[in-house]
Amino acid sequence: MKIVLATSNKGKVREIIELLHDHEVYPYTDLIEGFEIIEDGETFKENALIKARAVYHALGDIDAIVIADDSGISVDALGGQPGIYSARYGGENATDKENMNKLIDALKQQGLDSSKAHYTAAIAIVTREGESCVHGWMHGDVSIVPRGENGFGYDPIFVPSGFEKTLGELGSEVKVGLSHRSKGLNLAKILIEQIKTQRSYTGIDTIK
Ligand code: ITT
Repeated sequence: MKIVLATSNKGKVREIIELLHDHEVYPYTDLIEGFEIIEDGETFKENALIKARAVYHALGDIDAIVIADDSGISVDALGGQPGIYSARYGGENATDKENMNKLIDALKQQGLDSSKAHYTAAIAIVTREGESCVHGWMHGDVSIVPRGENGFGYDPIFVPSGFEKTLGELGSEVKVGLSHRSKGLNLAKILIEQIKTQRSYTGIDTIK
């Protein structure tokens, strides 16, 4: 069963391929030319569906299960910011490092060295049967001192609940067991199994 990922974020692609290791998974840019998708939704769910739909339609005849991930970090001391704006917190084309530094500066401006925070991942699935969306969350704290090189995005400043180290220090084996993305994708796997079963009953169990 061919699963196509509607993302151009390499960190997400790496983690999703690891989590769906028992499936045939491709970033959409392996199949068609990459294109800009305007994420103008007001929630993680809306943006995940916008991305998954855009790629599903662009694939045309390639009848695939398309998965999109819209995610971000919400910091309590910043009133939930950057949230859905996490990828562009430091500016339209900001790098992961620029986004993280902006968050550190925002905490420092409030005289804080840490705050409660959580990651959210909305995982949208679009297939010829229709569309759905599930979520996963990971709670913890953000600190103003980046530590470790693992993961991506805000991971060097995020300490998951129950740990002393950041995700940058902890590494992928720990993150895969805890993350918002893992939790969302574990639910998405159930939906994928249901689609498979439904297709086997209707006799349409192959995907071009
Ligand atoms: P696509 O839209 O192409 O998937 P993107 O990077 O623009 O890529 P989002 O709009 O979903 O994706 O933004 C997510 C941002 O949230 C991402 O750029 C990171 O800065 C942050 N983020 C999400 N999940 C993360 C994680 O597991 N670890 C660290 N940062 C994460």
